[in-house]
Amino acid sequence: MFKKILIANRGEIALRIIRACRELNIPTVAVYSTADSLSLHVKFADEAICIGPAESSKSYLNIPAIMSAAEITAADAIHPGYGFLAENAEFSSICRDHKVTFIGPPPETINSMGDKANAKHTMKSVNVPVIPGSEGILISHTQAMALAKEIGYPVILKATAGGGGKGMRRANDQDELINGYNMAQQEAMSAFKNGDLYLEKYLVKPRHIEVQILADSHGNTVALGERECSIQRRHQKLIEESPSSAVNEELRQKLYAAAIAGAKAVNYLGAGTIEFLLDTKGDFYFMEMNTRIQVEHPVTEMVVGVDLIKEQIRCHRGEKIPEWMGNMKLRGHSIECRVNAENPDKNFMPSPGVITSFHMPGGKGVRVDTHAYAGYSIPPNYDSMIAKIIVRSPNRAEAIQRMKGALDECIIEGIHTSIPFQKQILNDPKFQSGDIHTGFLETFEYKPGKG
Ligand code: MV4
Repeated sequence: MFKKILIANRGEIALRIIRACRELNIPTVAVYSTADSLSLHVKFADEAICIGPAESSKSYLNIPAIMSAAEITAADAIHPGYGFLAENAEFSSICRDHKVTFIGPPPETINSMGDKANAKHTMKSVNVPVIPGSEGILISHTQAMALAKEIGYPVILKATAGGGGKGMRRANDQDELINGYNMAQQEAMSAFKNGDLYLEKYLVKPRHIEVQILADSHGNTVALGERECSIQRRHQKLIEESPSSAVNEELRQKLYAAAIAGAKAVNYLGAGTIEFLLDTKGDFYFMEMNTRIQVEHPVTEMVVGVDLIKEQIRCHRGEKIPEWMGNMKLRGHSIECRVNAENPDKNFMPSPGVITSFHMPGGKGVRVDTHAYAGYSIPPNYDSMIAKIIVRSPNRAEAIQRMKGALDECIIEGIHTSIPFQKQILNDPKFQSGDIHTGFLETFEYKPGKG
């Protein structure tokens, strides 16, 4: 099974998937836009097909062009990576209709987890803890006000079609709730063509902790550690870790049980992530499920020693998850920094253009996932992430130290990057002591110009 895999993506993740396929002896097809003809995924795949112009909507999101490329090359599976079509139910459905394996969930699962109020309901039905709030979507301001009075302010309104922070409004009192209701509804309507909202108790200073799961088609679902993703700026993760300094073995087992119950409730297949919020009391609640391989998967790979993309592909081709993957010890501590082509001194303004010089760090426990090279030109059309620097050390303090050294060794000229910002976070005493939460960067004082 899988004579050839088409990779419906670009950048570092396309390269990452090519490497996994190579080790599994599966030939690959790269697809690319005219802006990416000099990209490494085009060079390293066994075949490459141009699918359209630079604009994403006409290339990496162009379903007919991608299906044609699969047909021409006789690819029998498509790996969507993350972003683009990874959580597009229509694409998953079209692949099924064309008898091409979509390396991701069926459209039904994508839709059911894509509707956040519905996902929450499903998790609650299998006793996964959920944040107190409305049962499903709200029907009126009046209902929202009554509910908020009952559970107590502050509350948060969320778009059921949202996720990742879009279409959210916090309300500290009744006036803010009425206002927020209208704003959030309008925002959700224009962003997702669905204005439905649900309400939750607002948690103060929670941590974002997610559990990596892997499920095969023989009824086995395993949890592979947690990731701490609280260091985010405007819902963009900048630093991720595994394990989380807030999770002890007892809590980990509870998170695992919840994540596995959640995945089983939707009959999950392949690689997925269950996101939780952990409050300051140590209670955790389901937030969202991501039905894809995630950007930050390498920190998990570093501490469990498993190639998640190879295992994901194996699950989709019908293989059994080996027994030993059942309850793995996490070895050491891993940290990832996302290197974005952005200028932290200018409010993280995108910084595309030619990379005139490029040197990446190395040494023990240092991994770099990147598609960039000296002379490469970063197109302005896509995500600004150009590299992921990942380290592993025996413990968190040493991992921070190793990451600082790795970032110091990075030489990237011609463009601006997020590295100076990340160096300052790594030097922050609160970060170093593990005193972090999802609001950490809102109050973090970055000093421009200082590496
Ligand atoms: C919350 C919350 C506090 N209380 N829900 C933001 C992304 C979306 N997936 C959910 N988010 C949040 N939901 C309740 N009831 C705080 C956030 C939140 C957040 C969550 C994870 C990571 C970063 C965040 C940054 C700001 C707010």
